[in-house]
Amino acid sequence: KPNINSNIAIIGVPLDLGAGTRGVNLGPDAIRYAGVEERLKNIGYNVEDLGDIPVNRSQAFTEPNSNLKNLNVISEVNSLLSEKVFSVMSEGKFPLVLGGDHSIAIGTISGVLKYKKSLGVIWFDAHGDINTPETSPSGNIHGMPVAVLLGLGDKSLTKIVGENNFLKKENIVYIGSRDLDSGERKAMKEQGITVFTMHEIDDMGIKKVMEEAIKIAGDNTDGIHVSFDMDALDPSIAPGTGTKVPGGMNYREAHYALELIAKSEKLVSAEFVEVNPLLDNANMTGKAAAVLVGSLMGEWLI
Ligand code: 5AB
Ligand code: MN
Ligand code: MN
Ligand code: MN
Repeated sequence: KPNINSNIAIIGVPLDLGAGTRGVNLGPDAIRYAGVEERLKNIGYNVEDLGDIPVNRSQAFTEPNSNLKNLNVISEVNSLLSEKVFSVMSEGKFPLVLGGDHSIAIGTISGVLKYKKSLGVIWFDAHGDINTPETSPSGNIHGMPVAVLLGLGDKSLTKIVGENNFLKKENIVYIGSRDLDSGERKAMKEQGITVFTMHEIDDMGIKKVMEEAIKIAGDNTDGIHVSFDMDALDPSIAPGTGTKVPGGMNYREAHYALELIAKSEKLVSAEFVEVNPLLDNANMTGKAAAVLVGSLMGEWLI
């Protein structure tokens, strides 16, 4: 068992209003049914499932701003999530957040940032998720959380993070990128953010990539948060996600990457997002998420 927190609190966030495709709100239960809690208990953790953050769908798709679809509901859910993550960490527990679309990273990470002032983030994703309402080609907020966490974007989202609490660009690392919008490339360059695309994984190998990523996110910070979008994986092993891109990480690359993070003993929080059971094949993607959680939490450090 790694020297990370031994009490884990699971928080489900059944939100799909940040995505363009429906169904990712069913993700938290899909990961639960894949046995994530049992797996963690078998490793030796105390695990408590706190249930789901409430999502009020009655106002869904009634809002006028097409560059920020469902802004009000998404803001509300992320505010609640942020408070929940902060209170879990204040009790000395490790927050494991299950999504839900990736807009929930705003709530998760802002909650962690209230507790750990200096945080490194490793962002596994085919995408950059660093669009603003100005650059977004879709208006879907799951493509914007990194921008919001850096303080860019609509005030009703950035205020959840808080004026003096934004994530530092030098502490973010991307892994698995292979579908970046032109505005996103520009933002990444301007901010000087480290991006390990699939090219770097092919080129350097996942071990080297992770050693550098853990250095960037883990040196000079109070810990590492992992934000894992299931579309970082190749669609052949994770078909149940809404924005699939060919040429993703393979099964062992993903597991080994997370095992190395476990070994670093720097992990303080994590989220697994974008599991959409309506697009899946017999919960293959929900199961992949549950097993990846095991690797991240040190199942193979024996
Ligand atoms: B995900 C796209 N960049 O902004 C956009 O799945 C896709 O959380 C966003 O990574 C994908 O709409 C968001 C084209
Ligand atoms: Mn993605
Ligand atoms: Mn994402
Ligand atoms: Mn997606």
